[in-house]
Amino acid sequence: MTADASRATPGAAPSRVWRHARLATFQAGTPWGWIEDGALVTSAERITWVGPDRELPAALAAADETDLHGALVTPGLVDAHTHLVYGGDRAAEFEQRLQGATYEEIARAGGGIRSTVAATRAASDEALFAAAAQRARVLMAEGVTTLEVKSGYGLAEDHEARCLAAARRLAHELPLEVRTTSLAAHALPPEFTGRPDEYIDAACGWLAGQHAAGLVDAVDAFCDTIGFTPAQTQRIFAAARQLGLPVKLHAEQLSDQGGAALAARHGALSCDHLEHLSPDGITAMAAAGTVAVLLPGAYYYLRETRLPPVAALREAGVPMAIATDHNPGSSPALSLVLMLNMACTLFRLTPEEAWRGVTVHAARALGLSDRGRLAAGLRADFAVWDATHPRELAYRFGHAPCRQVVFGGMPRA
Ligand code: DI6
Ligand code: FE
Repeated sequence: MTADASRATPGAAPSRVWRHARLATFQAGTPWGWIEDGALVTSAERITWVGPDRELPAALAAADETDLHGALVTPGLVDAHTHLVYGGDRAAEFEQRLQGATYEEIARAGGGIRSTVAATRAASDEALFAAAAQRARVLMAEGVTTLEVKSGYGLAEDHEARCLAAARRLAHELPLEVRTTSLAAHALPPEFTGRPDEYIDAACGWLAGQHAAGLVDAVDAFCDTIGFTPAQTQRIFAAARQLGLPVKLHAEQLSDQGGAALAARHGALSCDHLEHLSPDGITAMAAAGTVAVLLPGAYYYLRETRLPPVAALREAGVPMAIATDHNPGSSPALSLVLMLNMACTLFRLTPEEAWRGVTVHAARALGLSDRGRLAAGLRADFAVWDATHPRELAYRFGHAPCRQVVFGGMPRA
């Protein structure tokens, strides 16, 4: 069951009017979808009216009203790529890297992802959930209302299921929508050393059970030299598509494996990372309508020097999303607002592109068309900021002045 279904009780949230806001609706056609003095009406969990305050229909103005006195309102933020559920941390590995070891060397020596797998397997269900909930709350405090969470640190049927269940539980216990992604093809677990094809067979076999248990919304893989080959990725995708599950891919992060084109051929919702993306990959993504999810936190933290081909993606009309990639090894970031600044400074996105990347395009990367903009009929998920324009949040860093978050029409406590 999705969080949507559990919360769609008519009348659960009353009708409310939010007046005198600076609205960044991200509706297409105008820069930022900007409305200088705007109003927004919600009923239950939906937005029912958005427009200039002076055009607010008199009948609507009578309902429960809040005057925002010119504060900025944006759609609730969507973090479209996280690995939020795991045990332990990798602070010691951070020190090793500062002493000269590379991320790949550590991974090949059995550290890296594998050390988090050991800590995840050793953690109780409750500990996994509590740690993930604590991280989710940090993201939520900066306006996040929808979060994607991948498995991929269990790497055994039961442990993968435990991680996906912890992710689902987040949406039941917090005012937050969670989309879960099965990422069993993240790394080779130790018990399958030297037998990656057998591991992929096993991982393909787990999907039907995860799907039947309602634990999974999409399927991902890590296609790279320290991950899985395109042929192995292809088998995971075939298993996913057979169950009707959409796919996405960690593609072209450390090398060009042709993963983006492979994913696009499977109608992928998104390809993520993409520092080594080729022109052919871009063409394939554009043709398939696949979103490019750029992850400046991982680029920064691994001190990559090769930039994702932002100008070419822009030129080809590929929608770009921005996410934290929160994970213990390559991006221990818990601020999606900080990623706005990093997307601009490191990747040269415009502030508006970065913002569309954490709202409308991020929603699209999750296959969601009912959020990421402020428009009648969409979910009433939005954030109120102590700012006058969203570019201010991309310009500063280390400061995200989120005053209030409304989730499904209900102000969060
Ligand atoms: N690419 C990444 O950057 C993360 N996973 C992946 O496939 C890193 C995960 C980790 O180091 O724990
Ligand atoms: Fe990732």
